Amino acid sequence: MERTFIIIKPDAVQRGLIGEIIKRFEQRGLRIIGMKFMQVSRELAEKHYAVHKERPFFNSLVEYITASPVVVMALEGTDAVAAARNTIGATKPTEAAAGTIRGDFGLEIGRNLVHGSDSPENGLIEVANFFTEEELVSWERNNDPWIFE
Ligand code: DAT
Ligand code: MG
Repeated sequence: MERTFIIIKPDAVQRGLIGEIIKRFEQRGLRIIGMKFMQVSRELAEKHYAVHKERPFFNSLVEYITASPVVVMALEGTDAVAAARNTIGATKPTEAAAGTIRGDFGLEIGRNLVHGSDSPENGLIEVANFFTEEELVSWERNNDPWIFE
C-alpha cells in the first residue's frame, strides 16, 4: 500500500489545529502507521528540504519548520500521496480550494500549515528520514474492507 509523509507544521501546532488536521486525514480513510510530536533539528530540516537548497526561500523554510514543535505522520492508503496532497491543498494558501486544509486555515505560503510528500518515492524516503522501523506499526483496521475495496 502506498505511503506518504505528513508534517503538521509549527504554525498549525501553535494555532491548536493538530486535532483538526489529523481528523481530515483520518476521515479521508488514510491509515496512520506512525505518528509523533517532535522538534525538528536544523540538520533534519536541511535534509528534508534539500531539493530547495538553491531557492531564495530555503533559509526561511528551515527557520519556519524548526521554529517550534511539529507532529509528523506516516500514512498508508490507496494513492496516499495524491489523496493527502488533495486534502492539503495548493502550496499557496490563497490559491488552495476551500475545503482543503490550506484553503480553510491559511493565507501565506510561508505559513501553509502542512507538508505532504510529492511522490510515492519521496513518501518512502521522507518516512525513513523521520521514523525508525520500530516506530512504524503494521496493522489492519477493522473497517479497512469498507475503505479499501
Ligand atoms: P508543497 O509544500 O506544496 O509541496 P513545495 O514542495 O514546492 O510545496 O515547497 C516546499 C515549501 O517551500 C512550501 O510548502 C512553501 C515553501 N515555498 C515553496 N515555494 C515558495 C516560494 N515561491 N516562496 C516562498 N516559499 C515557498
Ligand atoms: Mg513539496
